[in-house]
Amino acid sequence: MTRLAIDTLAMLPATVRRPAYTPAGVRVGIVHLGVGNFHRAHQAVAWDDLLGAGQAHWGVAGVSLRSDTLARALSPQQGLYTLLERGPQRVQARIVGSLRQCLHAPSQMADVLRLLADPQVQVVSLTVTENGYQRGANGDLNEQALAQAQAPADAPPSGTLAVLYAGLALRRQLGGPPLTLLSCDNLSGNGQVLMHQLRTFAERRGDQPTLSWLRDSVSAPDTMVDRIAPATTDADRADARALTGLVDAWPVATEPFTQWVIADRFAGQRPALAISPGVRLVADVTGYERMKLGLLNAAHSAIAYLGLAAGWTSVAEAIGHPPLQCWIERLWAEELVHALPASLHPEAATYTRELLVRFANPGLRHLTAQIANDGSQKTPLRWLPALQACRAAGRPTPLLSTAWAAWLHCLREPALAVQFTDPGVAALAAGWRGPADTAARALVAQPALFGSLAGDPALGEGIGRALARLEADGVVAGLAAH
Ligand code: CS2
Repeated sequence: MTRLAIDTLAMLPATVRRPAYTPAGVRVGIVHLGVGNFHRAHQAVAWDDLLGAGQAHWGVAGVSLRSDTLARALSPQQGLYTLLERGPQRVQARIVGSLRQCLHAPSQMADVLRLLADPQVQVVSLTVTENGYQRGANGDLNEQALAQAQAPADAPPSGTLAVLYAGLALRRQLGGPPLTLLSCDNLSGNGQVLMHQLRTFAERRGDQPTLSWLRDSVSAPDTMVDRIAPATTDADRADARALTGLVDAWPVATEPFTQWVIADRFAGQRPALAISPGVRLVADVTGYERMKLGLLNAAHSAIAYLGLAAGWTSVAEAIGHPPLQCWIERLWAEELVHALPASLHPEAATYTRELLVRFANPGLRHLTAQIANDGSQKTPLRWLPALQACRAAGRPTPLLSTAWAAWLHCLREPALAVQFTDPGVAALAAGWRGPADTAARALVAQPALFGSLAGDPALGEGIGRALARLEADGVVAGLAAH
């Protein structure tokens, strides 16, 4: 069977949307670090729209920071891939052509650094997950990043910050033009976090010239990104082949919904991204970001741990159970909403109604085990603001306690813990075995997880009670108890 490639685009059936431009004529204007499914389902599609509007200088060079699997899969396809938009009733295929190069940083470091310094590159975007920002408990560099900042100048950089720093230091030395960094990960104030980490890294290296250049010539606007993009399955490969008639080694499945809100502070050229459906350039992304992290992602993490514990493998399967759906609706309305300013509450009600439909999309197999990864990075961003707000207002938080209990249960139960990874918590989890109340107290003692509420006795008790109930009666009974 024929492989998807530039030469075989002409074989596509008329129903399949394909690049409305000549991919070979595209220039690279964006370097993207962490080129996984989310990037390919989200930002790469917006750049594809821009290329389709005749702006041929916004092609993407995608960089994998660790594995070369994507570069190997997409090279024979010259970077083309199939986007499967899965609605509840039907699936639509589109060929995306914006990914003009795929590089593997560890084996092509010189090329990656050259690209970061290339004057034609105007934007460097990132999807490196919460862990990729290498934050330690104090919000600065973690140990790994500190070690990388102290590595000899001629050692090849590794880790997001070291690679980005090395590329930007070279850009400055070569007199390169200003640059915009677009963090597209689910962190609050993601651009600010990125800039803070980069500056701290440069400081640790004692590189004053790069520090000044970062201040004067680089912007890192905050962004809010939203599109559900599960890991690719064999069923996705089969559907891509059936719909396009071509073999694609690594298609991406996603939902019809997409949203990308960007603070309008570009340091270099400003791409006309707003022509792409779902993209907005705004003065301030804070409201959008709080709503998305505090309602969508917060619910996702709760569904992930309760779902894993109950044996529900996907979000759609989990939300199909009325006790869970009902519990999630209450979690939103009674606890999570309080992390938002009152002015956003009416919008939150509409947003969560839409979320229920998105979560229930039977076309998407979004695994609870996938979302369960890296809870130590995710839960403080997703659950803690609501807990703090409820505490400040004297509101009880039994549902959030159950969410934390479900996470703790998944960490303590070996058969569940093997289904996801979390380097930030692996060492601690062993101390969380034993009676539920002791384990909950040990969890709550962590300032990295609970901030100023760390060690709070009432919180420890609440989570301990929820954990005991969950472990004695199971998830369904535990939810019903609310
Ligand atoms: C999910 C997100 O894996 C996770 O933690 O909550 O990837 C989520 O699907 C996206 O943020 C949706 O925009």
